[in-house]
Amino acid sequence: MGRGQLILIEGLDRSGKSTQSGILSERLPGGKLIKFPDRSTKVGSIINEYLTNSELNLSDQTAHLLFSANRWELADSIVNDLNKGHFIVMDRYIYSGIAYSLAKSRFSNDSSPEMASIDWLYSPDKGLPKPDLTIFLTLSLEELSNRKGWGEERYEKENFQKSVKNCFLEVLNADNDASVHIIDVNNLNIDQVTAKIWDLIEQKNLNKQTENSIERFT
Ligand code: DGP
Repeated sequence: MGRGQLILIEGLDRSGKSTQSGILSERLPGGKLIKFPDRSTKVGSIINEYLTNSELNLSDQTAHLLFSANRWELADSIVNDLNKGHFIVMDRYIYSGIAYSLAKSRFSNDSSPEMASIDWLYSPDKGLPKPDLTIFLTLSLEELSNRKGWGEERYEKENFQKSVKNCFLEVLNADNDASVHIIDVNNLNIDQVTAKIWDLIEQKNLNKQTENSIERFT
């Protein structure tokens, strides 16, 4: 028996990533949605506290490793569900992990060498299941500035988001990794973005089970 496919939707805050992940997970057979960070786990509850309470001070390295640990908390159940035939859509994953930490180090005056090193930032995620498809929803900086409603959480500041965008594009490796696709969502409504994503899924046969083994990040 084959397994389900693992699909990741990454994107900037306000790119429509969570909406699209939800729609896609309902459209795929036996679809399940996983949102990272998953704030319902033990590690996730510390992350939630970190994001919402500016008085909780954690070193940057600690925060980075917690986000990775949160992905590891779910790794076995992701693999088990795929092997049972479920299709899994993830809203954020390791690229958010690297891009936000890297952007943070570039924004800070006293960043450590670890936080500026993509190698260091990537290493705790090595071994995690690799998505069969990664989609990055991107916006122009102009459109990003126009989208209103930045919240109160730690990372939701406009200039910071611009830096996050550059970091994402740096770490996604879209030119060398055929499983990574960048979709520009400027001036597109929800249905138009949904259609673009679905076209890609069909074109790559990702709405059908596969016999391929699950890859891991190396
Ligand atoms: P969200 O629940 O998707 O709004 O994410 C909460 C915030 O945390 C958001 O500003 C992006 C940031 N974030 C998400 N994943 C990671 C991660 O793995 N590492 C870091 N440093 N930040 C992350």
